[in-house]
Amino acid sequence: MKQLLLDFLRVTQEAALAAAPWVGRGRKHEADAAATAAMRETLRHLPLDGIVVIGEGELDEAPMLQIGERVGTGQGPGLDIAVDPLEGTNLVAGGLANATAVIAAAPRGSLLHAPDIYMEKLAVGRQAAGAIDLGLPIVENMRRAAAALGKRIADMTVMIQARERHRESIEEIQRTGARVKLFDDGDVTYTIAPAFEGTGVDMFYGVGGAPEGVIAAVALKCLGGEMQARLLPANDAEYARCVGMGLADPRRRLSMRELVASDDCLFAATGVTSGLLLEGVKQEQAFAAATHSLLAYGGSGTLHFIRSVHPRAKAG
Ligand code: FBP
Repeated sequence: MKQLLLDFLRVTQEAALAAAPWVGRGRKHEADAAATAAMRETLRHLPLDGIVVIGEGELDEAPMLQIGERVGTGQGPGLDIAVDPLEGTNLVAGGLANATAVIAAAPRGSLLHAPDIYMEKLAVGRQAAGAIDLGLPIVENMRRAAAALGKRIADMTVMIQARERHRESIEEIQRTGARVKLFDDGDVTYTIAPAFEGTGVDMFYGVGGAPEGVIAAVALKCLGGEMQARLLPANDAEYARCVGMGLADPRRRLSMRELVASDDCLFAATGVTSGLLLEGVKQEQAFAAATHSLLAYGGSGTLHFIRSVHPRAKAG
């Protein structure tokens, strides 16, 4: 797996470079399609036998990188792959901060197989790992994380997506005297933010996409943090899809181990637009574009921030 790190880096770089020309042009589907096509084409040549367990749709729903699709040359390790070629499609369309191209991989059978439905997520960085329990109220989790971090609850900052469904949680958090930090879209970056001290974020909480949740869980595994989650099937059809993917009790709380069962996992992300952790794609000279990526491997816990210059690519 470790040997594949740079190959996976290239996958997110190509997706980000392909999405970049669409920044600010109001066309989120075109941006997503460009990123997906580039990611798929790059994956095709990698020396691995991959199955997309989380992707751009299910079976016949999407034309590319759908769940169940095989990627790679077929020669090499058997892997589960989770992809989000463009995380934050609206951000790209609106020319807003924090759009990324992301991918995660782990040995076959070790990533949670889940449909693209909502998931409740709670995440912390290394220092508070082991202190959280999604079965408890958010304020109790804040109290536990604050104790692990050696701070007062009022000094906590909780990242949460700006959505009406989070109104009550936001008010509960604020009633403790703590701060919330709201964001519009792109929750992979913000779920992993507590694992980076410089972000000032202590905890992530909220309901967002399940695919983004599994990808963020891989990143947190690499970074030594913790995430717990719960799938939220909205109706019988979604419930049945979860069961069909092997989840006997789809509404059960999922531990870090159930989200990612192996340390031999990797995470790669490349910025499309600049955000909390990464710079976006930038035109360097007339015919070169620069990318900024994050690459992490669970086996070593080593984290790489990588700036690359791509001579023939154009940033848009
Ligand atoms: P897309 O890139 O697919 O548009 O997802 C953006 C996102 O903000 C995710 O990061 C998040 O998990 C999800 O949307 C939240 O969904 P909703 O927009 O329905 O609240």
